Amino acid sequence: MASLSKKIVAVILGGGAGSRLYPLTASRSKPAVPVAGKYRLVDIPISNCMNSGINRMFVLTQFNSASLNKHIKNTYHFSAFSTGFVDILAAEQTPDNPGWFQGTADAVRQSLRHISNLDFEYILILSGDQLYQMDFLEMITDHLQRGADISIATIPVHANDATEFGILKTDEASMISSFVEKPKKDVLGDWISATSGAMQQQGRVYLASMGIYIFNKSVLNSLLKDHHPNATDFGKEIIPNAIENYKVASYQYEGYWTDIGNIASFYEANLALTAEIPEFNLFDNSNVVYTRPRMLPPAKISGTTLEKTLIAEGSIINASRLDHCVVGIRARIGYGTTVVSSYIMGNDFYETLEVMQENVGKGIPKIGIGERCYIKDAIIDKNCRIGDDVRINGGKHLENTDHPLYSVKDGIVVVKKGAILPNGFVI
Ligand code: ADQ
Ligand code: ADP
Repeated sequence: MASLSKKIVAVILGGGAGSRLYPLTASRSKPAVPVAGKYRLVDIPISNCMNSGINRMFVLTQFNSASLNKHIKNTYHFSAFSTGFVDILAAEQTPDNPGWFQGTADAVRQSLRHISNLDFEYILILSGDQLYQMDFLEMITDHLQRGADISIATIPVHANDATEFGILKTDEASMISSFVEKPKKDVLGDWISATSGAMQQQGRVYLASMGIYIFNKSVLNSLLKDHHPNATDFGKEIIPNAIENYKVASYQYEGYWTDIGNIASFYEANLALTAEIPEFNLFDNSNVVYTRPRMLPPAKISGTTLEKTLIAEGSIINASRLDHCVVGIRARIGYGTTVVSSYIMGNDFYETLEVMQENVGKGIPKIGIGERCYIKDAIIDKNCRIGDDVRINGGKHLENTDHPLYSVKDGIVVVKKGAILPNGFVI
């Protein structure tokens, strides 16, 4: 097995020009978005690779933010005896290419000249915005056993979700026979598959592409460079074309997997971690989710009623009640405050008592969340200063808006990174 993992290079698609996670991506690249209190989005695919023995990874991103660089540099060290690395490849201007990656296939094509120098046989292409734990060596073993040119990880989904994904059908040997990217509702009837009994009971009868691909090196090269040199997207162009000329296998997966590419799904996936037995298991000896070691003190909590809440290290919590919350590193929440169904990302630094005093004198709230606040259905980005008696009552009654200090998307209030909400502010 060890030698098989050495034949693989992983490419993590770190996000397009898209704004689906705005405002979390207003000042950082998508892979650097904080998730689950102490991780970054990019830690999920990287950890899956490392847990599968794959240790050569490229992260493709539109812009190389300082926070992404710092996180990767400070987290993923490999010893001199290892071939491992995590390299960031940012879109770059070249004489024949004026700007950004035009789509997923274009991103991989433009990066091939850096990747091709390496010795490998298979390329594993991963999305940067999904929450799941998967052993990629099982997938590559299946790929080899079936003599496939390309393998796509697939998962049964419900009709409500099917229009968001690439949907496919397979033959008796689980080879993909047809593929449609994000089909319209009215044609879904043509795309039903015979999924397992358990999946059928949940109404999950459409086989969706998880956007996780294994390509034989030569196949990827000829598809991207020779046959479709202008194609920009895997789901829309490369995959539907490939099934006609290559052996494309479906590797079916039925474990927990969720796309966290927009604010609503990002929020849901974070809050789902507060369940008694979450489907995404952070408490797993054999599937560690790696992140940057920070040497923070233990969380300090006083007088707080806690219900289904995750609290990251370094936090100082004096709130009255936290109910269904994920509270990130170095968070500070003051006396008398109640937070319900929210993700508080925490802070990048501590303020000294003197600085706090000085700021309060100038009318600037302390870093963190003040006293007697009520916060519900919200995401509070890092380094916010929320004063006393602030009320954020998220929910479907709020319209989508973009205010300088916060955005509302699908009823979820996202307070922007570093925003200052003065005492008594109401959303
Ligand atoms: P989507 O998720 O809608 O569908 P896309 O927006 O292309 O596809 O994103 C795939 C991944 O690539 C995401 O992680 C995204 O951030 C990243 N990405 C997008 N454009 C990029 C760019 N220009 N440079 C770098 N990274 C970029 C895809 C497939 C579907 C499949 C779903 C599963 O097309 O068939 O069902 O993924 O989630
Ligand atoms: P983000 O989480 O939004 O991507 P960064 O990773 O860029 O943010 O910032 C995190 C780092 O920045 C922290 O490790 C911290 O050292 C530093 N930092 C940011 N703001 C401050 C500040 N005002 N004072 C001291 N350090 C800061």
